Amino acid sequence: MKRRYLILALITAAWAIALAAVAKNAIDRLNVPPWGNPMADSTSAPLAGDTRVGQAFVAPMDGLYRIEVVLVPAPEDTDRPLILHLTAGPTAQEDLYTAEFSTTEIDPATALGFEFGPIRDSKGREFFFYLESPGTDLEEAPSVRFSPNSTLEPADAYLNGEPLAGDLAFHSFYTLRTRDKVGLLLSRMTEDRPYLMGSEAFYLVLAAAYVLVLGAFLYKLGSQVAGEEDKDS
Ligand SMILES: [Ca+2]
Repeated sequence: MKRRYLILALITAAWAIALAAVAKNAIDRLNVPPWGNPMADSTSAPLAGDTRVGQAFVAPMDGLYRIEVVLVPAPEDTDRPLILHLTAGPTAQEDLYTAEFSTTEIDPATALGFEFGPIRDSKGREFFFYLESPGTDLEEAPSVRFSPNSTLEPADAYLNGEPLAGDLAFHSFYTLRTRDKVGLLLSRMTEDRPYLMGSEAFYLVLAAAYVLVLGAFLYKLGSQVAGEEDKDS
């Protein structure tokens, strides 16, 4: 009798491990595509003197950790500081993150990327980044790729603190922890579904009911196996 219980326990364990592996694989494969404006048909004002070119946006996801922006190098290859500021909105006083580059790092073929510690609660929050190159003259100034026709929302390009029509050519990147991915999976499953099918609780109850029914089935099977053992002996 003990041996049959053992076999049953092993089958149950193998099934549970297989199910967990399938679930983990589905969750791990979830990732969030970068969000931003790929259009770059125009250029911003030159980043010279006091000029500040920026972009405000509301993060669509948690885990904001990287921003890429496309720049146009200066006509002359001069080495000037290029400073990027990330703040909590166009009127925020303090930087959340500051990075300094050299204008010589600007490559017209590749976006300039900057990374910071993931902002776990970024979803729905407004962010603003702006670039400046103080001390640079007009003729040696780089500029930022920009599209006046971009309709990305909620997002606005800024010039010296004033919003412009259109958006900079930029992308924001998001990284998710397992628990964030589970939340994302549930929200994708419930998106645009009617009634109960649109409720996250419905799927959690469904999963719990599944485990309960399966448990009851295995218990019943176990009892039956044990019963037959008793008859055998
Ligand atoms: Ca916009």
